[in-house]
Amino acid sequence: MTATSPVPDFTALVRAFPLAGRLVSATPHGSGHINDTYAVAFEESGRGVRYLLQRVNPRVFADIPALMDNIARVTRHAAARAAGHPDGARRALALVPATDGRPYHRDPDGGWWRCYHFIERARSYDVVETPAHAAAAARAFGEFQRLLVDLPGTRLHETIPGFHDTRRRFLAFQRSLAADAHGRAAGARAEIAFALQREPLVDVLLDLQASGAVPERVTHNDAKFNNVMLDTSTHEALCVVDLDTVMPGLALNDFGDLVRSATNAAAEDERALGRVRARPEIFAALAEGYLASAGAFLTAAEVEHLAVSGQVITFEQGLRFLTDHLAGDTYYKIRRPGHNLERAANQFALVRSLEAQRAAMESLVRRLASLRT
Ligand code: ADP
Ligand code: GN1
Ligand code: MG
Repeated sequence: MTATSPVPDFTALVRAFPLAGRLVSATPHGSGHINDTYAVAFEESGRGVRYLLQRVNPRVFADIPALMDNIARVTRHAAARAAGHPDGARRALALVPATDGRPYHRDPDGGWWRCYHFIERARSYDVVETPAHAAAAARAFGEFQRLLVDLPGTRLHETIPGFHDTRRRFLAFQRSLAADAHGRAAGARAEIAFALQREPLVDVLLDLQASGAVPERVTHNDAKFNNVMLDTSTHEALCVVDLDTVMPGLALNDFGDLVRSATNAAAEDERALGRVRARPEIFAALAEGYLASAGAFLTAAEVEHLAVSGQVITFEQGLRFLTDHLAGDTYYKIRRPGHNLERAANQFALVRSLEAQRAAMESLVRRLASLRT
């Protein structure tokens, strides 16, 4: 829960959604940095049913009705596609609309709540444990992009404008550094120096987009490894979750975020930087899994830049954590003072490791791509 969020009144909240049975428990769930997520358990005639209740973060998302409109459209489309599958209910995130028919409920404090069916016998991981997990997750994000190719209707709302505009992220970093509103710059010299030195990275994907070499698509934009649910016994990827930023974007932003979040041998906030490194076998599994589902629609330029996309998005993420640290920790949830600075240092260490392996990663992608043609 965020520092300023009131404690939820679950008894009242669950009445706002058509949930049958007796409320048994409501417990915080997952390790997301943005929303407040709870698993709520019900019992009806001796049978247990769970739902996922989420309070959407209004400091991060300016127009929650527009965001929920995106999610309602995308989940409807995904459900139609999963309908024929024997395990279809676990293969698409499904909203439970509020009793009044809207896709969200507002509590008396103005909080924005939504409810999803709980995906059972599945879990997400913060750190990849096996190459098979990485391949399954990458395949799932590729399938999700493929699913969205024929999403009916108008362009989706941009829930956070300029979300992966890395140049804009760099400008925000420069502004927070110039202001140094909390006097933290002196304690972040090494990270600031790294950020300034790697500035050329920020335009790599933007230039490809501006020149028309890579197209705009509908993408997930938060393709972090812990946003995919893996079956606890088969380890198959069931579906991707956390759809708040599904909107127009670049396929390379998603793949880059997978590289960032999955190749790291350590957690995103590991302080012992010696443990932070990009694992080549996990990169190989990601590339293989992603090409298996997305290879058919990706352009040659997209495939050619899969390796570098990891560097760009990891750098962007480091910039975002550093900016939030300098600005006083207003965006990401933190669990200790200096947490965002530690995360930034971690991401920058990962950038170095990815840089050192760039040539090898590029030749691996070329090899995999040539096997497919
Ligand atoms: P945040 O935006 O804060 O990251 P998420 O939507 O990613 O929130 O949810 C947090 C975690 O909850 C996810 O990493 C995942 O493990 C779990 N989760 C999300 N949706 C579901 C669901 N429908 N069923 C079961 N677990 C879920
Ligand atoms: C946030 O919500 P979560 O934890 O899945 C963030 C992502 C970052 C990620 C870093 C809306 O993702 O963009 O990459 O933290 N989501 C938003 O771990 O900003
Ligand atoms: Mg998440």
